[in-house]
Parts: sequence; structure tokens; C-alpha cells
Amino acid sequence: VKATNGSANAESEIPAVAHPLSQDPKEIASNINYHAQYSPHFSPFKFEPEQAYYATAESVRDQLIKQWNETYSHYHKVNPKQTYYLSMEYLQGRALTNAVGNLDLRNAYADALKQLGHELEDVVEQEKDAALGNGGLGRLASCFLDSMATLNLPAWGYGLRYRYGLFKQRITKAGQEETAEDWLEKFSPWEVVRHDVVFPIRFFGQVEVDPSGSRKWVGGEVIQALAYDVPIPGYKTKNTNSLRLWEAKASARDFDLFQFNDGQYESAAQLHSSAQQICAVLYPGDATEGGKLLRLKQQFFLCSASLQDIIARFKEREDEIKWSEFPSKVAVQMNDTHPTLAIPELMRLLMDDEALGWDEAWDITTRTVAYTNHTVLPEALEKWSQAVMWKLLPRHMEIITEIDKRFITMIKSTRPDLEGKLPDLRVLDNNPQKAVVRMANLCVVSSHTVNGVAQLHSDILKAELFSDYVSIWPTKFQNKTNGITPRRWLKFCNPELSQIITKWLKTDKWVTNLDLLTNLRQFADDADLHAEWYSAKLASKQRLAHYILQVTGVTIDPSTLFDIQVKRIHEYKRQLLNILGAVYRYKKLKAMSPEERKNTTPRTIMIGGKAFATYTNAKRIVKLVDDVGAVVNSDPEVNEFLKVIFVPNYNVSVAEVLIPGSELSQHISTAGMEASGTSNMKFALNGCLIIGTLDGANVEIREEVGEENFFLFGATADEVPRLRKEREQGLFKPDPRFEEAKKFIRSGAFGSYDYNPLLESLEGNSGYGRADYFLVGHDFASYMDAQERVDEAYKDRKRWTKMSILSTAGSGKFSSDRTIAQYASEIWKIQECPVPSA
Ligand code: B1H
Repeated sequence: VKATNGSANAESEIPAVAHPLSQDPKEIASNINYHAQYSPHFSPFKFEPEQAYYATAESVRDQLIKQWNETYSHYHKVNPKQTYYLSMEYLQGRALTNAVGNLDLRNAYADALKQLGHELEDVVEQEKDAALGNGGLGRLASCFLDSMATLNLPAWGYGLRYRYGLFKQRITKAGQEETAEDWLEKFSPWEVVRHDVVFPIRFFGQVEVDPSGSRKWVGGEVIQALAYDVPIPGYKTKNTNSLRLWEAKASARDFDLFQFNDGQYESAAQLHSSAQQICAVLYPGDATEGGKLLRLKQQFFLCSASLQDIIARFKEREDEIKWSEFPSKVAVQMNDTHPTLAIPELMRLLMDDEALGWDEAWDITTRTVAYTNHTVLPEALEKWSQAVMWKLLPRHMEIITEIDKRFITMIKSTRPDLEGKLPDLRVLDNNPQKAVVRMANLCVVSSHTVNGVAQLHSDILKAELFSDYVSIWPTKFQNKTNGITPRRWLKFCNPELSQIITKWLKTDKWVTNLDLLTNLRQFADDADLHAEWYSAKLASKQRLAHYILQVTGVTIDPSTLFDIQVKRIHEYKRQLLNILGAVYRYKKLKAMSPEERKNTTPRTIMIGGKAFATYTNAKRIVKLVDDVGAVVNSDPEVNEFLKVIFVPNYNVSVAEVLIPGSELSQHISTAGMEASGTSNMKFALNGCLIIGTLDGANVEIREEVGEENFFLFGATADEVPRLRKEREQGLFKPDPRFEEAKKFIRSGAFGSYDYNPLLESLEGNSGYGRADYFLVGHDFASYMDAQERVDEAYKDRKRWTKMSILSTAGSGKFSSDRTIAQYASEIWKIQECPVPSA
């Protein structure tokens, strides 16, 4: 065995050790016991679920480490081209169920734990979610890691090891309250620190020019990046890749003992506290200058550490270093613009440290990096102040300025027709008021490939945001429709449905070949399948009802239609449309006679998601949903027919309970605004029907499951600009149902909280400077009509069950295995590199 755990120059032979584990539950139990006693984290003689969790996780980690090390050695030996996925976010969720599932050891571990007096189901609940992300973009990164390992692709994830993950959300009388999520409070059994993998990261300082004319970045503050690796097992394969998370550290040398003994405690540890800030939280508030600087530091920290590591690995594996071969060994994928600094950092490392000239460094960089765009919302397109960047990264600003200059020269000489558009196309925006660097422009100019995340989104990128660049580089732009891992999002989170699918398809190959689900179509009318399908859904609904009772104290009835919208709270996602619909439904129910009510379709509407801490309107929406719930749920006249629940603290683990138990889910963004969406895919895969607009991946889901199995409503993306204009000009005639719902809220029916700012966003000034920018008013009528079609369809169980089966059957395209296979062949040009079995 070679000691090659990711470090450079780890060539010394170390003796092989006997692997401690087998698949035998008895031996596993003894290994869990061993960890409880010899890797103790708690007082002796305690073996409650929490202790059982840590000991079990450590035992599973033993299993993983063996194949993890083999994977590294194998990649080292074969030296294939590798992908490096750079992302500020990963939403890994829990790891234990996933690990024993991928290792195919679930039953063995369940048996072993039983012998020790525990249930695996309870033990896994002890794990805290690793929530190093916000929403879809971070979860996508995690699904991609799972698929890359499962497809045996030589790939790495790179990210930051945030001390506190995404905040925990509590709902109080005042609405959403945030508290820090201390996922590392005890420790994480899934990470391995690599004390031999450390790189210096510089901030501030200045550029020095030596007599030969070469430039060097010196001075400033230097912080160490220390690697923590998390194993990423593939499904039933030996390949176990790494998610390498960087932690910022100052060293003992940086601790000023003299100052400390002099009583200057804070300045003595100044660099230590500076280091701690970098990895403290994901997306620190950027309202202040300090906050902006910190975000930029985080981004650079990720990029610099990762590229130094990538270059060290490249050098370690080549006998003779030929830099021109770098792009045939390395593909760097930038997950949105957050890791854009990888571009000037790679240029700097190649030119200043490796002494390459501009042209050679530029050629290598542009053949190495690719960029995924995840949004067209203008507020999410990053722009960094040039002044701040000159201060923090002076050498990188020189390089960015040169990239900008050369781009201008190129346009002037090859595309004089575009000269007039240069002010928008160039990388630097030199507006004297606020000079900024446009990160998306830098990415497009410097990447060999740019992709959107669903067909509609990619089309919009090409036709609008990046249209002029398309005319310059027609082949640079691609689509890669997002996907989700069928392991976590069907097999592990919905074992009942998975068993039925395997039984009817007579194979479990669908787990890695999701297109096989189309074979369910032939049984879509089979009464036996219907019965099984219905009972699996009911079981999941009961589990969900139990969960809701636990976290909210509200009892919900599993025989009602379970209608769910879970995602980040944002005005463009239109949770407001949903709740206005619920308010209208409530009002109508109130006006009915008891007889009439019996003819309605009883519904439980669940809405969940976190609002960014400083996004006031989003927080008002949370408050409104909760207030409507409080009134409706305690109204004895109608609460048999309608309940409205705000599901607190939505995260990956909560999603794993909600999605299997869902029957209808809402994906109702203003068309053109949701780049893709990925929970829509998870719901559809679990036999949940979608009510949605023609936005993002909804378009493709509808195509795949069949339009008769999708409740469509709303304006289309190409109508939106005209509708907005008409709305502003006062040409919009609201549906009476829309007016009624708003009036009901204004009447104080849901309490005295001031909802005016929210309601006004639907009329006058929406904060975007325009009236009802998200077209809630325009789409309300067709939304309510679609909801009526839902109510009708649900009354016919046979029809609904058939639609549900066809929904699952049509979801094969949305496996992240498909997405990743396309990235691998069409962008990264990497091949699988399976670790041979012994
Ligand atoms: C997506 C983001 C995002 N797009 C800025 N953009 C952030 C932008 O805090 N920030 O600075 C955080 C996140 N996230 C999402 O990506 C899209 O909205 C979804 O439609 C898409 O499915 C997902 C994955 O592609």
C-alpha cells in the first residue's frame, strides 16, 4: 500500500493493515463496540442513540477509508484527466444512510445495531445535516458528487469548511428567527483532516517587479488553508471520491506571545481571528463593506487553495512537466460565478510562480476552466468593487485589467460591429461612481464552455444575457439540464416505493439506469400496481403527518390531498401566489353550507423554506403563511377540509420526509425566472404531480411525464415583458378572486401584523420599481383554474394513481447520472476510471 492520501510526494511504502470489517453483522457489531470503547467521545458506559450514531459512523468510515485510499492510489497510478468542481456551496445533508446504502451494507448494519439494542432508523436521526449551502445550487453540487463517484469518474469537489452551516429556522410570534447551526459542535465523523495538505493564501500586500520585469505578489496577510476530506462513495462501486473542504488557519508563528504577555490579547491573535472569520459562515451578510470584503476573501480562499492543490497534484504525477498538457489532465468547473477568481489565480500561478508567458498561461487557463450559470436574476449577477479588489488582490486586478484590455483589442480588430456594445460586454465596468468587475463577463470571456441548467434557461442565456457573446463564440454555449441522484431521492428516502418499482420492473437496475422507469408505463392501469402504489404513498403520508405533528403540534389527516411547496422563500418563486390561493379557498369554504363542503377535495397545504435573514419581504411571507395557518387550522367549521402548515427549518433531511409523502407540489415561479429547479424533479420522481408554470426544468418534466399529467398555468416567458409593461400602464384587469383574497387579508382576518408592504408589492411599487413585477395578479386566475382541475382529478383515485405512476415513469431523464455523463463527455472530456476489485 502506498501512502497516497492526497498529499504531494507521499511515496514511502507503509505496510498494509488487516481490514477490520466484513459484511457479517456480528463482526460489524463488534466493530461498532470497538469504536464506542476505543474512539471514545463520551463518558464510558453510555450507549444511547447518540453514542451509537458516532460509533456506527466511525465503523462505516473504516469501510469507506479502505476503498477511498484504493481510489486515490488508482487515480494516481492511471493519472487520468480529472474534474475539479469548485463550489462555495454543498448541501450534503446526512451521510450515514447514504453510506450504508451505497456500500450495500444497510441490512448488515441494521442487524448489527439490533444486536446492540438499537434501531438503525433511530440512530441515523442523530446525525446533524451538513448544510454548507443555501438551496438548489448547493444541493446540485452534492448530487453531482454522488453521480461522479457512481459513474467511476475521477473527480473532486472543492469547497469551504464553514464552522456554522446555514442557519436554523424557528418560527415564533414574530415570524422567522435564525440561530446558528453548529454542525461541528461535537465533531463530524465523516471528515478526515490532512495535516500534510496545507497551502498559504495571501491577502492584501503589493506587487513587486524585479529587474527582469517579472511580477510578484508579496506582503499583506498570509493565512493557511488546511484540507479536510469527506469521502464520497459511489453506489455499489469501489470508487470513493473526495470532497475537499478548506479550513482557514493561522499558525503558532502568527501568535504574538510578546504582545499577549503584554496584555494585548486581541492584537496578539489578530491573524487567528482573521482566519476564523473566513470559514465562520456561509454567505455572511454583505450589506456592510466589511461583509463584502469577507465574502470576497472566502471566494479567493477557495480558489487559491484548490488551484495550488490541483497544480501540486499535476506536478506530482508528471515525470517531466509539460504545462501545455495541463488542460488534458485538469478540468475546472466553476459552480456559478462565486469561484470566478480561479481564473486570475490560475493565470497568476502559471505566470508568476511557473514563469510562463501571458499567451501560454491564457491558453492553458481558457482550456481548463468552464462556467455554469445558475440564474439570470440581475441581483444575483456578482459585481465586485474594483477598489476593494485592488486592495485585497492587487496582482489579480492587474491580470483582470489585462484580460479586459485584450478583450477590447480583440473586439475592435475582429468585430468592429460590436464596438458600440463594448461598455456592456467588457469585464470592467468603469463607471466612475462605482467601478466594478463583472464576474459573469469574466467567466464567459475566459471559459471554454458556458452552460445553463435547463433548456429554457440556456435558451434565455443565449438569446438575452449572453447573446452578443454567442455571436463572438457560437460554439461556447451549451445546455446541461440539472438532475438529482436517484439514490438519496428515491431508493433511500422512499424504500416502500422503491421496492414496488423493483418488483414490477423485475430488476433494481433502475437505481443506476433511471430511464428504465419508463417500463412502468405498461402497468399504469394495472389494478394490483394501483393498490400497492396507493398504499406506499399512504405509508409515506402517515410518516409525514407524524413528523408535522412532532414539529408543529398540528394534526393533519393523511386522507386529504397533501400539497407541498418547499424551497427558499423568494418573491420570484411566488409563495405569495400559493398563500393567496389558500386564503381564497378558505374564504370560499367559509361561505359554503356543510353539505357543499362535503363535495370539496380536502387539502393540507404545506409551505416551507428559509428566508435570507435580511430579505424583509420574504420574511413577511413566512409570517403570513404561519398566520393564515393559525386561523384556518383552529377553525372548527372548515379545518376538516383545509389545513395550512408552515413547515419549519426546511433542509435536506426534512425534504427526505416531505417529498415521499407529497401528492401535489407547487413550482410556480414567474416564467423565465427559475433557472431550473431541482426539487420539481424529486417530487415527480416520487410520484407527486406538479402544478407549475412553463419555467426552468418544469418544461422538460412536462414533456417527459406527458402534459395530461401536469397542471399547467400562467404566462409564458416570452409574454412576461409585455405583461409587465401592461401592468405598469394600468391595463391589467384583476380577477375578482384575486381582489377578494387580498381584501380578506386586509380585513384583519389573519391578525394585526402589517401585511401592507406585501400587498402593496402586488399593486404599486414592488421594490423593483415596478408594479407586481412577479405577475402574481396576472397569473392568479389561471392558477386558481388549475387548482380546480387538481381538485377534480383527486376525486378520482384511479385517475390520480395512474397520473402518479406516469409521473415516476417519466422522470428517468432527471437522474444526475445523465447530467454528469453529459458534462463528462461534452465539457470535461474525462473518462471513467473504475477501481478494479481486488
Ligand atoms: C441558483 C443561485 C444562487 N441560482 C447567489 N443562483 C447566491 C445565487 O447567496 N448567493 O450569493 C446563492 C445562490 N442559486 C439556483 O440553482 C437556481 O435558482 C435554481 O433554479 C437551480 O435549480 C439551481 C441549480 O442549478
